[in-house]
Amino acid sequence: MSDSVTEQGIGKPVRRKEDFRFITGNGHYTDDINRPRQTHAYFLRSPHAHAKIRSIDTSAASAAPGVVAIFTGKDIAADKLGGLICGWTITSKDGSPMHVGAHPVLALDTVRYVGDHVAMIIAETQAQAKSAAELIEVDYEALPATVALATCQTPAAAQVHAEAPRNTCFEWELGNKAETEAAFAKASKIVKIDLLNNRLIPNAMEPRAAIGEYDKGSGGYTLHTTSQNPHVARLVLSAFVGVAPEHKLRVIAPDVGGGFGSKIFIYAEETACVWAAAKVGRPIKWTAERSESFLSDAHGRDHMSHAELALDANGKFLALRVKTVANLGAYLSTFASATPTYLYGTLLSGQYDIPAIYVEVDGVYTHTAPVDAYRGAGRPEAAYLIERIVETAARETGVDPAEIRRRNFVTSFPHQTPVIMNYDTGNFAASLDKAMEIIDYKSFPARKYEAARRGKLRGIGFSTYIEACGIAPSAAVGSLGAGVGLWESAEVRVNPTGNVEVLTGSHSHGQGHETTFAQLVSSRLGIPIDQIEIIHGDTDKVQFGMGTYGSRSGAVGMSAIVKALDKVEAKAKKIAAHLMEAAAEDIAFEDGRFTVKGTDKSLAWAEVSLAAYTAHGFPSSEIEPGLKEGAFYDPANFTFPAGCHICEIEIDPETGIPQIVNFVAVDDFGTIINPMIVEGQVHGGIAQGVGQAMLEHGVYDPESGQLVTGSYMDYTMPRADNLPSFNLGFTKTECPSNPLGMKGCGEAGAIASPPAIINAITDALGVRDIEMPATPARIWATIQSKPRVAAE
Ligand code: MCN
Repeated sequence: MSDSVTEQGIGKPVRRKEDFRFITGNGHYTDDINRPRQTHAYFLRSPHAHAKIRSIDTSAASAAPGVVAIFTGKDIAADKLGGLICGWTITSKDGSPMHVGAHPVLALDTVRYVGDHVAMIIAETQAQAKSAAELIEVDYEALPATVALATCQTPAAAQVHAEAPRNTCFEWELGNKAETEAAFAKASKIVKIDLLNNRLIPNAMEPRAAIGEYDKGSGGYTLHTTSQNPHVARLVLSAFVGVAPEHKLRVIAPDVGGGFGSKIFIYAEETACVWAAAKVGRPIKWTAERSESFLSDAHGRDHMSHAELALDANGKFLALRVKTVANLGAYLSTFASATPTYLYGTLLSGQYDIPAIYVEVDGVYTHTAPVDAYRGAGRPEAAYLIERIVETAARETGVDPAEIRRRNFVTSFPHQTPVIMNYDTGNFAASLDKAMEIIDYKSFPARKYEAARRGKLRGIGFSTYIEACGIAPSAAVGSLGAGVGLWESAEVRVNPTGNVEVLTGSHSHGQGHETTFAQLVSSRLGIPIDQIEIIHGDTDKVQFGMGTYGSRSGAVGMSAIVKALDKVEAKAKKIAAHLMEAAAEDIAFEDGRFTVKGTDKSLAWAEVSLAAYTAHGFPSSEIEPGLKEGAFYDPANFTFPAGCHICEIEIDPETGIPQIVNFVAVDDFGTIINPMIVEGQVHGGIAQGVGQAMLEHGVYDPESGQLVTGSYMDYTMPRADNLPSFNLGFTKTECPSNPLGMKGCGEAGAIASPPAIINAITDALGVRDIEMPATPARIWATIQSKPRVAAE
């Protein structure tokens, strides 16, 4: 094999192929695309958190310059279009199905959050559409709004949907209540904790955008949109909303500038654009302004939890019980119900052998933007809860935080937790040991002492996390309420000249698939990555795919490619055998050459590729011409990335300003395809975790329901000076349920880091709790009030 190929295969830190076009301004994002005769849409949004719409008068706006059409909810209803759906059904503990309030594309008679969609204005230019929107007269009857999680289920709270009494969508449970109660009755120590997991607002660099088109000649629709899963968007828009039949709708997600979960969902704007394109007979383009993103992209997290951990006299965990109220916002977004249930409750065992767990989750409606999956989706909430309560248990029992974890680690695999997940493999102590070594835990007291001499408060915090990636197998998720299967597809097309096109159902929007997927193909076929094209994001090219989320593209998407490559190799061997007059079983394929075992007869990859298409003399009953194979891969289990993050922090007691002085992350992602990309993923995830722990908070005014943090003036994103230079390390246990032994890496940083940071801050301050985000103001106020850690 040539050096270039050896340096590009699995395990090599290859630079991202796609970055050339991104950093030279040659990317093709939705907003870069312009269609002939294109119009522009603007959405008039509700200024109220809750109001009845008495009437909408569009007459003045319709006469405004450049206006092409104006649509309201009534127009959509008149066309018998369905509403937006939630694709995961949750059953409450009393056996009743979740209570779903209707989610019209444009509001009908009620608006339910500030930013809810009231009318769509289509004009020749975006500025004209926006100006005309100001002329629309909406007669609202403002109503009281429900915002606070603590009171939203009380009889006095304003109802978000008539279908959901007490604003409760579902009351879900998981685990064994009786066994958990029995274990608590025997406990020598019970540790209790109350936590808020702060609401986050995703901030992808590229705001959401869409262009809807209709071709009168063919009756076909095309939607360019910022989606992480274009096939799922097409399925929902055709089968549920009824915009167009599936075979007449093409959805293209071109280059997408980050999603972090927020672009999984099917939103009102793209739905309205593609529907209205047929009405006006012209393409319609919409690009969100940043303040629209704040108001109407699905938000993340927002949990209120009470948890109790039962321990025996030796500090061994006996049982965990948890009650969580999870905010769903005003409407159920596409996967909103799955995030605080099956993506959360199932991870509450953490890395620990906890014999009994019982968790209850109430999913509640409030007059706020919909809440759905955001990087980590449910698993950061679980890791935060378990790692905060374990740390508190360590402090209250006087056991070292590393030791209490080690004492309770799962050490033999497979391990069945009491909350569905079956951990397949792992070595939790190895990650803990390595992280402690890198951070030099032994010398921490000396560093704390030295910091104190400089007048600084120094603290250290652990997070030994586990998460479930892949979001599969289909049979399992189906039995838990998912409306879709979560396999992945791939097609490998070998061209006559030997270069290769791989079509994948995964979608890359920052994760570097064009590089890592090509590295896999390069390793298998022995050709350089510049001869391999990874094609994704277009429903007319890729037959079907489930898209990218849940850190599934490596473990599931690449496994589908492996399956397709196996078939390609098998067929290519048959062709090589025919050409070299040998039996297929006698052909070896290595480093891009087919050899007849035990002879010097061999053929290069490109020779066999060409022969596949010339097909001269093929025995027609045995070998078909061509070299193209497809595969669907449905994994047998989730993958379980796990590791240990340790944060060391210094706080200036005069100002409350915290500074992360060291952050060590040791992760086990199984086989790593590209260490440079994986490190980038971990860096990005930790940066988002730092944001959640120290800076970001989506805040609504509790009375008016106005979004207080609706711009970068009020919502603090992490910046370079908030972040340290991360110290990364890796351990490796190969995932047994996929052919590459890979575990997902895309969310780990966001899942693991917040508890490590908060554990470090509370350690530095000598307090039991501090809420996220631990801003300088909050830290300073805590220092002033100084409640000390109290042994129970
Ligand atoms: N990889 C690897 N070795 C492994 C695991 C992964 O080399 N053992 C590589 C993969 O081949 C892929 C990348 O790392 O190129 C991430 O793979 P994976 O962990 O499978 O995650 P996905 O590709 O499925 O990406 C989804 C994940 C999620 S869920 C969110 S949210 C997120 C994230 O990725 N959103 C992102 N990272 C993001 N990065 C960017 N830049 N933008 C986003 O929106």
